[in-house]
Amino acid sequence: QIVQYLADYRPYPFILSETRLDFTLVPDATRVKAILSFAPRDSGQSQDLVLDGGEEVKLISLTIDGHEPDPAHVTRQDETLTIAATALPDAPFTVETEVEINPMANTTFEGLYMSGGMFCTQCEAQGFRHITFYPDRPDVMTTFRVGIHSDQNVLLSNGNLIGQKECGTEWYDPWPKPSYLFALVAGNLVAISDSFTTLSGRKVDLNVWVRPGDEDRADFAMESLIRSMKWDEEAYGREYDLEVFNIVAVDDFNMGAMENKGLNIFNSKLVLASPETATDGDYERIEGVIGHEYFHNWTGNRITCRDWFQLCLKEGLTVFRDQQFTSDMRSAPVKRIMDVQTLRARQFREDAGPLAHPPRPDHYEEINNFYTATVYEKGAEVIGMLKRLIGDDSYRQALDLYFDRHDGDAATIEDWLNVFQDATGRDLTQFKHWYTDAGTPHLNMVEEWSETTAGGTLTLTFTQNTPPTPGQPDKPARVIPIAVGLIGPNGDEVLPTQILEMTQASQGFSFEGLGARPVVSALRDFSAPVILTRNIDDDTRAFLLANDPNPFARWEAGRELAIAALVALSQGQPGGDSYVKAIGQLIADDDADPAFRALCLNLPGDEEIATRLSTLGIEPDPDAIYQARQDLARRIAETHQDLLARIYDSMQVSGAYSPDAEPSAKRALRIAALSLLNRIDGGERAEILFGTATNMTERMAALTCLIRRGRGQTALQILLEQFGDNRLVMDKWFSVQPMAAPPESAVATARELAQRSDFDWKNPNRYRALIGGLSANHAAFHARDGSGYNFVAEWIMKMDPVNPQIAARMSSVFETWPRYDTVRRAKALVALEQIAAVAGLSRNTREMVSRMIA
Ligand code: B3K
Ligand code: ZN
Repeated sequence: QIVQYLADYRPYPFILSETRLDFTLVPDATRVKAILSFAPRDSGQSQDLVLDGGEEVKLISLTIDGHEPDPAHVTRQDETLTIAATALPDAPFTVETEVEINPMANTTFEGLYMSGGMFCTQCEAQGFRHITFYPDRPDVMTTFRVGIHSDQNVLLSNGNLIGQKECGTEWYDPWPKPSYLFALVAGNLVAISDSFTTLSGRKVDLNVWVRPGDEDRADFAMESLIRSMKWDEEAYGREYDLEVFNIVAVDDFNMGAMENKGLNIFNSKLVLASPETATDGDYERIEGVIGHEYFHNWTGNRITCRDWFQLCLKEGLTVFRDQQFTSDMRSAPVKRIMDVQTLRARQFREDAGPLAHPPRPDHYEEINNFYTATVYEKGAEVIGMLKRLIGDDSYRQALDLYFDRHDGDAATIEDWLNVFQDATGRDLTQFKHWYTDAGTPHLNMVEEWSETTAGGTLTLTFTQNTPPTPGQPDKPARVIPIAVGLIGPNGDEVLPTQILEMTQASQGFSFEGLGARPVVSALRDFSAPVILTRNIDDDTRAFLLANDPNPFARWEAGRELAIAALVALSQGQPGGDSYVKAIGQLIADDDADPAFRALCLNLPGDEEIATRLSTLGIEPDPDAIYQARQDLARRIAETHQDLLARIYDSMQVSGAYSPDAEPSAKRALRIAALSLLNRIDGGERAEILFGTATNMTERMAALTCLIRRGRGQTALQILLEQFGDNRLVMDKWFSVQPMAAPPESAVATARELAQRSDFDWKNPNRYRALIGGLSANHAAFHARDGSGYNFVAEWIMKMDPVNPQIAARMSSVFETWPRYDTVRRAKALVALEQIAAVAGLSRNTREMVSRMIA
């Protein structure tokens, strides 16, 4: 069966009470013995035992309760091994298998594979079936006892270490878990170690394992882990539950990191950092992802998902938790603004195109294609809305009930919503549409003002409408929490933030007894993931940018001014005066948070402008957008030259580097000023900064500016000489070139880079750096001659047989193709059809491409 449906869910007919595994690790011939203790779920059920197992898994032996079954009762077909019911007792029984696998030949980085000479695993979502035969589904949970034999010096698995001999260790994980949380690592590794004492006084050993030579770049990861453990105790009352917590950094990893129980495995770029090699952004991401994986211990591991349709149960909640963590560690408004930027750039874009799906999809072909911005980021937004609707205290009570009621369960979105219903007495039937319906609601606001002797009344009428998405033509009205505040003409707030709860397709809310007509600050903190439209002029936006006490709404007002200007300019109309003026006032305000000022100063990217144009029903022209953005940036630089120069000089941070929020904020503002000044100083400041900066944040910023000015060669050469053997720095080196190159030369640059011997394309980070770097250059990827599409398509086809997950993920850069002009659409379609025509294309990429050309 190709398509999997939520409606087809059935519990597994057997209970698995224990899993014992024994690994003898050999790069090209690893042996795995498994002892699985089953019992029928219902007596007298007479069901076949179906185990999952990849076609490449070589079965060496199989016994049931110690006896070899009659071969006629055992069937291997596709990715399963079936033992007929007749061969099974109607009582508990043990299945013992031995298999052989070849980790060295595994280029998919799923299952057991090798990276830089070490063995490691990635099992989510369905990688465990490439290690041995097993009921590889999240609702089958049990304890694991794991023996590892290998000549590598560090041998790790989940849980606690219970035995250690020469060439072998034994691990026991007392917490029942599904196979996707299994992990094993064997390598010549070194640790930086520390410990943490939990709320109830238990001491936990903490290790971050890295390759020898990398240990001086792992301290920040360790500090982040300790901060995460403490935060989860304080914010959610959640304690860690094993004697040890291990983190391992690996170079070849398909995604960011993985929350395996007690043994998190990380892409090395999310562990290793030093001021000379990592940027402020890298540090912030490391802290956030270390937190994210750690928080999964409760939201994902102790309470897991019943099936993969429920993925957002753990991912949406864990993203929400890591966002809260970062807000608490750094600046809450800045974090909110950055999260909304990401949401709009990735999720709104997904929701508006052929790959749109609800946070809880009801069918899929390949689950790995559903680790998306919708499941993660929108999944988190939905929880933010719930919290806003019920308030902070009720949220905490609901979460306590969730942990209490479902600890040890494989749960569903229905379970989650029931917890909130029971904790608050609220009916969440309508709210559930946020989980089951795709698409971003469009919300329009109309203001009406009337005055009587008793005072003025303001009525806000909201109308919602969600455009159709694949398979979902009609959308019922949703519950939308709309945070609103009112600001008087003198700039004082006359009504602090209120949450209006919209439940109808069209609904009015009135505010009476007002003195003078106020200005409405709507959708504060981005209280719902919707596209808000309203009839508002530039002066009112500038007023909000200057006066709104809600930092998000202030930023949003500035953003709207900028987008309006760019939309006009890209269509050859005049625009931008209000924005240029308003932004000058804002950045001159030395009392405002530098991070906030930096965010306001950064212009929306080409992609964001294209998205806005297409929301307005206009075909975006990538070249015109690029030009409009260049022109506006240049005007800002010319108008505010002195102010920007003053900011650039005064935001210099002296003393030892620290990745904390405050110095990072100053650097961010300084860099924002630099990138504008760079347009009129010929690259002079960037040149000096590149030569003098001692941290990677400023060096990368300077390098980007130099490439934009067409004078990056010397700096690129210097970086290559200095860091040629540092993979993570070289990834930056590979990505910045196609990304910052002028659109007309970017594809040629990318093609040249792809020829280099150090373009180790099978490494996911390196591949994403170059191919993803080019596709992030909007005008280059969407070049009218199709050269950008062709380059990316070639590399998707090349990657597909090697690593289908990475190829399929890359293919989503095409998801916006239907919104462009006929010439571009035709070229994109040819590229997609070429991919679709490849014989033996993976299920992963096939599903993505066919959804995009459907
Ligand atoms: N749960 C993993 C993602 C697994 C992706 C599988 N294709 C990391 C995370 O979300 O924390
Ligand atoms: Zn996660």
